[in-house]
Amino acid sequence: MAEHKLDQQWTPELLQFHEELQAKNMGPLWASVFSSSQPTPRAIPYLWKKQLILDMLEKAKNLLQVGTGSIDRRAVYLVNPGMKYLQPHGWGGATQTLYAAVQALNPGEIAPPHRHMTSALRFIMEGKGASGVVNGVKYNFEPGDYVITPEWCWHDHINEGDETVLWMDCLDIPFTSALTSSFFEMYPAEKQPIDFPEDYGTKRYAGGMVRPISDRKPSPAPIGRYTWDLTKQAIDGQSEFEADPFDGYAVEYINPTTGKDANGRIGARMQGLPPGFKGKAHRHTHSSVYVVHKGSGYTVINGERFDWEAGDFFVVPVWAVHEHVNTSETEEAFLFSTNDLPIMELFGFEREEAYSENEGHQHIVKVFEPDFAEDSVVIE
Ligand code: GTQ
Repeated sequence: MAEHKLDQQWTPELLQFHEELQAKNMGPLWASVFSSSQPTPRAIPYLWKKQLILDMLEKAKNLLQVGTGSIDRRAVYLVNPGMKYLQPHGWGGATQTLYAAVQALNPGEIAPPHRHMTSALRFIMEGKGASGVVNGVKYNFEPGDYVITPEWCWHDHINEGDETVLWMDCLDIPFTSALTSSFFEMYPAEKQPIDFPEDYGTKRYAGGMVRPISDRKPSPAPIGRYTWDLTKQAIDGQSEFEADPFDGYAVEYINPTTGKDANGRIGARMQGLPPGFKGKAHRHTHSSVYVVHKGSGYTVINGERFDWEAGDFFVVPVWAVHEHVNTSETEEAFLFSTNDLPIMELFGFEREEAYSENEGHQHIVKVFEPDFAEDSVVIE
């Protein structure tokens, strides 16, 4: 890519003029990032260990109750260290468009119903007995399930079991905040009425490949919960064929009435990396937030190695070169990820490029040292 060649000198007079412009609430185009030859993301590649997030949720649990009259949701969100400048009002974000958090719901708790214009999705990490009600349909949560809450749908979460249930929340909060287009409303009762049979949307699509004839017309969210079993079957079905060189055996969650992403503004994928998989590197303009569902391995992002295991979160910012490796010779690894591909494509921003040097593999120049809580006990 060609860079601008500048002969212009940033003289003291010019710098003073820049300050004058600033004082008059104006700015010099010639000194802005507009002519940068490629994206210059503020978000940086980063990884949060599961243990650190759990330690923080444990503290939140000791300090806060969930329910009507108390807090709505016990969720700790991930702040990209490159975007801390947006705190506390800009919601930080794991990437420039995506908010990601881990939510914990204890036995007996009800996270009361509300709705908002940001769209939301959940990936169930561990624990059984919780469910979510979305516009009157109750969806049971099982580890590995993907659950959507499209914009402006009422939703509450209930834990009727005897274990704490943990899940990832992902919302397009930074994006909707940038457009200042967010509305939010509380439901006037502690719970929503359940108007449909349990797991209605999921059961109607139990076959996976066929759709009820009444759904020929597009519907915003015909399925609310995509079960781990069906997702795993789809990955297993691919696995006798050649893997994608970058992403292994990856599937994306779709709306079967439109063929587009299940959640209109946030893409979501599950990828299976076979034992010993060593993916090639590439980069693209969409950004992603990953949570490791199963297995262990590492991802090299812009030359830095991020080691991961189940429950860890990491981010791949815009245009960052990345490659995934499964370090186990016997176990498959599964990565769940969310992305802003739907909005990048909608506005014509999506670009992708394979890394061509060194047979498609980056040189590792740095190994990421994850953060742990000061008082956390690291369980080996
Ligand atoms: O569970 O409804 O992490 O509305 C952030 C906003 C979770 C939720 C979040 C939300 C929710």
